[in-house]
Amino acid sequence: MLTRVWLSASLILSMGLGPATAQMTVTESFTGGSNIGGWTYGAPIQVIETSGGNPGAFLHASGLDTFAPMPRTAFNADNVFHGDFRDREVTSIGVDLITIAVDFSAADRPLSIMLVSDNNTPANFNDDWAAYHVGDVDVPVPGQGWRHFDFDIPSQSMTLPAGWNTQGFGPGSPTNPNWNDVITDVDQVRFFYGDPEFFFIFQVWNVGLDNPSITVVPEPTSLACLALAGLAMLRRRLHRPVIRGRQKRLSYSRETRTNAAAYST
Ligand SMILES: [Ca+2]
Ligand SMILES: [Ca+2]
Ligand SMILES: [Ca+2]
Repeated sequence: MLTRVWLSASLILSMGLGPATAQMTVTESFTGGSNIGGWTYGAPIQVIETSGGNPGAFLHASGLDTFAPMPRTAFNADNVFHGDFRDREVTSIGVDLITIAVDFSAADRPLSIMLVSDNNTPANFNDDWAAYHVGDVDVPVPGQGWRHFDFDIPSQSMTLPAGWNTQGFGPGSPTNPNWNDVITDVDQVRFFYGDPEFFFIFQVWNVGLDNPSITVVPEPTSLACLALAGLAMLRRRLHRPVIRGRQKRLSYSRETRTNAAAYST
């Protein structure tokens, strides 16, 4: 099923074959109105624009009255941005953001990433919590255009990684949340405009998001399938030059045969 998702038209799939590990990145470009992760700002006005993105289509939210925009995936949905990050060997998550307008200021807000756990009670939001990391790159301010963010996800760490913290969302959230519980069962990926522990004033935001991506180390079998699919695509693209090359070789060998025949007589 995931293979079908990865090969759908609007998703960009890139593979890098390094000497040690193969990595594969799935990127949602929003082309054709696609939104695999169910990404949302929860804004009153929200559309997938067909242009103005980085490039092309992007998720555009306006009239968003909040202390901090929090673009996020559809909670608990079954998609490529969720699940057992350790098993899937997730290595990084990326996103491109633009701030089109804001009432006062978007300055001095490092973008944070939050991996949310439903604490195994999907119907009860009072015990949800997140492991989060405050990045070192600020969200863009109006006029700055698109800005790219990349977060390392230490999915193989057996303890809360250095630079990561946890935050409870309700009175029932665990007092000592376990990193292993969330990294093996991520129910939502959320970006937070700033440090989630800080207080901010409410402002009305006009913002956009493009190219949310997740990079994993795929299993050798799925990598082989994708490599074959990639080869098939490459072969189709190279169809004509390959045929021309073959024809050239064929005519050359025919010529050689003719010459050989001429010499033998
Ligand atoms: Ca796009
Ligand atoms: Ca819950
Ligand atoms: Ca869960």
